[in-house]
Amino acid sequence: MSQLTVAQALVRFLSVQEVERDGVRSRFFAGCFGIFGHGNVAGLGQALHQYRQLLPYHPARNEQGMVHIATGYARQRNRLGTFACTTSVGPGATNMVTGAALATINRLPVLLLPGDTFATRTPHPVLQMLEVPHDATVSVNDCFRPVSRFYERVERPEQLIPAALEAMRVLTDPAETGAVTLAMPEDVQAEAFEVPVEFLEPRTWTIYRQPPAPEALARAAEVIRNAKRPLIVAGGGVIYSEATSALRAFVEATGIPVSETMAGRGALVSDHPLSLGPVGATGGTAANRLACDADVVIGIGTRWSDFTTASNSAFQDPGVEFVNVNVAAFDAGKQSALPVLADARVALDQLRGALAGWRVDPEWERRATSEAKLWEAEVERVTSLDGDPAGPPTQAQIIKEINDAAGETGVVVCAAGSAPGDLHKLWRARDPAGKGYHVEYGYSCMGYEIPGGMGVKLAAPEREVYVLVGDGSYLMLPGELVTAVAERVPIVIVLVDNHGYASIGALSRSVGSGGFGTLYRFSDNGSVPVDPASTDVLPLDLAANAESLGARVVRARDIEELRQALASARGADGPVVVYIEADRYAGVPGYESWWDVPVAEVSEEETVQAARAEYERAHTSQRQYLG
Ligand SMILES: Cc1ncc(C[n+]2csc(CCOP(=O)(O)OP(=O)(O)O)c2C)c(N)n1
Ligand SMILES: [Mg+2]
Repeated sequence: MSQLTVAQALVRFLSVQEVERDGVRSRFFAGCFGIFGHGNVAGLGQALHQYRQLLPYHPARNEQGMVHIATGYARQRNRLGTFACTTSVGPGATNMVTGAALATINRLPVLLLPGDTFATRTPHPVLQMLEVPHDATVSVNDCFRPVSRFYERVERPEQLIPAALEAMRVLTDPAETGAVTLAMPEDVQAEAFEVPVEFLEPRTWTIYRQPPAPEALARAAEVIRNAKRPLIVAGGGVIYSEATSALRAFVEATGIPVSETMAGRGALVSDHPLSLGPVGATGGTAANRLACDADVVIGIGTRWSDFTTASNSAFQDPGVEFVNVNVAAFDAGKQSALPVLADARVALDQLRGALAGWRVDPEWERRATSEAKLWEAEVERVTSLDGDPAGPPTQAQIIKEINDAAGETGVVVCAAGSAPGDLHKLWRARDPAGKGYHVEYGYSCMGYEIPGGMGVKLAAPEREVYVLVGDGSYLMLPGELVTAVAERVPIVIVLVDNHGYASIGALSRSVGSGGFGTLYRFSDNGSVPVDPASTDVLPLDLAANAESLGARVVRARDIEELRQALASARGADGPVVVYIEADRYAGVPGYESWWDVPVAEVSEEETVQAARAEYERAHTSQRQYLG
């Protein structure tokens, strides 16, 4: 037993947690990010200072941003590591709620340690405290409950022990992982107790690869064997479970083509003959055409978001059946699928064994390989199309440059705006491990890009990291650029300025509202009619803004200058921002797909009436997959 404060015991505990998979062991917490206030400076702040050799501490600029850093890190590490994040009480704590939601939705582990008000309640109400007259146990930290996979408020010192162990169990369980929140009342953090030595000793959390139930595997093999037109939808689970080689072996043995979700993009390298690329609302012709006709769809490690299913319109075969390989029963059960509850790698290897000697109908395989070639040609066409000769380059051209600069080992990071859809369509995935494409599209959270990219680089210092961020996303959370400067994290940030929300502008036009409210412009009070096509823009200089935050900035005026800037950014000792304007209206088209965004049923505006008619027509393709 040793006398430690709760905060000291927690920091010591976190510093010795290890995770093991396939016999490889590594430290689970790379460190702790934080912003101090009265709710954590004396408790956790003191402990982090005392044990700074054991658990490195890094100050952040915005609590949301630091959770994104932890999430980016966790994703790049295939969920085998993360950071802890400590905040004060009140606003610092609730600033993490968005980050928590993002981590949980993307099934990525982060440990959140928001400060909380006094367990003793004696000095209440304290600064920044929410008072709930009818319930003294409620604090703002209750906002974390719906966005956490495990939540505990540590109100007595002894409670730390079961809370910390449970937190680790959830963080390291691939089926349950997400944000874990231990709310830490400020008085309890500083309180001392007798800590059992066992609690402070190194502890290894082994992630076993769950094999499928033999009956489930046999049934899945039977369904696939009887399929005429099977299609794989590869999700993030393939990559997190390090199953990309197993996927490739399965595909080569069976001839079943592969389409990819946002998180699963790159599960099979793009130049593989059976790689159809992106599927769904932001999908390409190859995957979407085969999805339309597939009779058996094998989802592997996917949570079937509306972007993947094109709002449940992608799969049109009347008898289409789903087989879902997933570690989480919740996801395995979706689409009325035959659930195969298992680790992706084990399941793929066993399925390959069970299907030995069987191969897909050669006609279907031929169709897949020829559609894959057509799609590759379309990507080539779109990325080399010149935009307006007098105007800035297109985003498609910018993406091609980043793709070339990234090569086989670089990573592109993105989250919101028009870039994720364009990347999903146009990126040529080259890393066999599937780690070159990091688009956060579970929460698609503006502001994720810079901190997320920083987390990626901290997890994989040997890789070049290219953050693609729009002007709107940049303005949401530019402060984390300062953190990247302070921590000397050499990421390349391509800041694409199209003077507003181009993606939502296009969406607004498609629903008949003419791009209303999506340009950066002087605001009107609603009394003056505004020309939505007007291009007058605010006098912003985002490059100067980035420079003022300490980043090296290169202004690129065209594709040639972008290429040079990307080359010159290599080997920098901190973040480099490459600022480039892009053509706001030269969007990448959709490819035989749809996304359900409800249009006003009645309106005086003709554009809305037309959009509604189109919506009702498209809506008929939506289905309920009832098995
Ligand atoms: C935090 C947050 N708020 C709002 C949205 C809705 N939204 C999605 S994209 C977008 C505009 C993004 O603008 P920008 O980064 O400039 O990219 P662009 O659309 O111009 O490509 C908005 C407002 C979001 N995804 N995240
Ligand atoms: Mg923009």
